[in-house]
Amino acid sequence: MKRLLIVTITVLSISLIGCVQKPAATPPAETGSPTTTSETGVLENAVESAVDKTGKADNHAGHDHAGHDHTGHDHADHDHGVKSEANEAAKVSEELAEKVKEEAKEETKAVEQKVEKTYKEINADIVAAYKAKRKFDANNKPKDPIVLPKEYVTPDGMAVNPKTGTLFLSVPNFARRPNDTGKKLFPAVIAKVDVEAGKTETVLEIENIDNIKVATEQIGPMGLSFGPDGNLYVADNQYFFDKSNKSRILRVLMDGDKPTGKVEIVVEGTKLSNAIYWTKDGNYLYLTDTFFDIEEHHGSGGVWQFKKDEILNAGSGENPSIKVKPITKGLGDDEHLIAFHTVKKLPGCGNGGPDGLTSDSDGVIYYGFFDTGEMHRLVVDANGKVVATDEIHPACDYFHCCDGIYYDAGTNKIYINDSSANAIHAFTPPKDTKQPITLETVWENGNTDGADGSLDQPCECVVIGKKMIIVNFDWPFPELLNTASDDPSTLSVIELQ
Ligand SMILES: [Ca+2]
Ligand SMILES: [Ca+2]
Ligand SMILES: [Ca+2]
Repeated sequence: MKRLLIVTITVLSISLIGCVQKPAATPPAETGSPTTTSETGVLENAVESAVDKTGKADNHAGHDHAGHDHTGHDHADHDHGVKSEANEAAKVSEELAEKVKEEAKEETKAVEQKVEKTYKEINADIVAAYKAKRKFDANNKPKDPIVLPKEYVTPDGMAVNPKTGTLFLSVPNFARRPNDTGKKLFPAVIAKVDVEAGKTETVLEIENIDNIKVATEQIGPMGLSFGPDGNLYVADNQYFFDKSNKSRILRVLMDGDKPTGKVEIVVEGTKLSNAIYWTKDGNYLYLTDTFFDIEEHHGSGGVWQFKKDEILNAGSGENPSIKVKPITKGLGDDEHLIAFHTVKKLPGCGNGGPDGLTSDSDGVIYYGFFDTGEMHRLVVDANGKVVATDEIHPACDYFHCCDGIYYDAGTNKIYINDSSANAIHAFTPPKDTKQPITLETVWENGNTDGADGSLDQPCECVVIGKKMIIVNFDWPFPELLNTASDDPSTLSVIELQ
């Protein structure tokens, strides 16, 4: 997502410099008003004031540039008279023109810096508004993190093997490349986590499995989920290497907790494979796709659904993998796509769509958007057909970033990893799927390197007993509190009250 976000910021900067367009204001909230002291009002005021600040920077930029135009023009007006002075005048004129050009360059740089500052101010105001809404119990402070090996710079997904209770971790290692491009410093791996001992062990160097190699020569294992066949299904996100529908679902063949060394390609042609989720009954596999990159939308993405019967043998032996069609319009482009969304354009927010995905004990599917925190609920019937769908959290309301989400049956709660704010939020899924949800915050902290166990860009979590294990992705971009991919790489641990 990082590169697209940078593009978004560049576009925002260009529009500010060119006095063409201001960032869109937040859409009208369903409750509250900007003049009330309601929670919605607080956020709206913050956004309005941020947009107002943007407007000021905007005018300032325009004025400065106009000044330069006059300087050049005035000099030209005086350039006339005696022929013998003409050469000298021309020379002076050239020098002046050069000077003006240099000044203009400096000025542009200064304006760009101002715009950058304004952008940060937008975020600061929005963050302050969120913080005013959220309270949490100090006893939930994460401590005693599981410190990961130095070569696990970007961990991402987790899954517990339902047959053995062992926790597995995916480590795509996207971070710390020069300019975040080119070959990764460390290979992508699948690891086993011993939660009690606080130790990890690489069980598969998935980067170097020959038969799954692609033109990008890199693998991006993100979401993990165990299938009814006991194998580990992996969302392979190729988007950070190649944006042309090269992402996949892979099957790591397992013998209990031990990968056999064989990996198969199950699904091909997704855009950004992110979260993957086998339903508890083992009948369906779901996958979120975060970017479809459809030109007319600020952002777009969706949810894929695959039936057990078609997927369990796909890519195995002589069976071909499932090749999904590119999504260029929306639902109907491919039969496996069951949800399609565009992403609202809001100040301080990027364009990442569906990311975290899970289901509750009744099989209701929940998912949320990375860059706005918009969340949705899907009710599917016994045949996997969507029979009801609704938005349960509007964009940029209680929070504005939904990375991985996880349903814990013990506490009957869905936990949300808010990558942007270094926070974990939660809600109890209502039995009546027409009822709204009530959000709470488990914990949030400021920018950190993670050494003291604090959240350092949380992206996924699981709950084992009363212990919540949280993966810190720690690959920042400008909209997040996290400012640096830094050692140590950690899994945070919260003892739930
Ligand atoms: Ca994710
Ligand atoms: Ca760190
Ligand atoms: Ca960090």
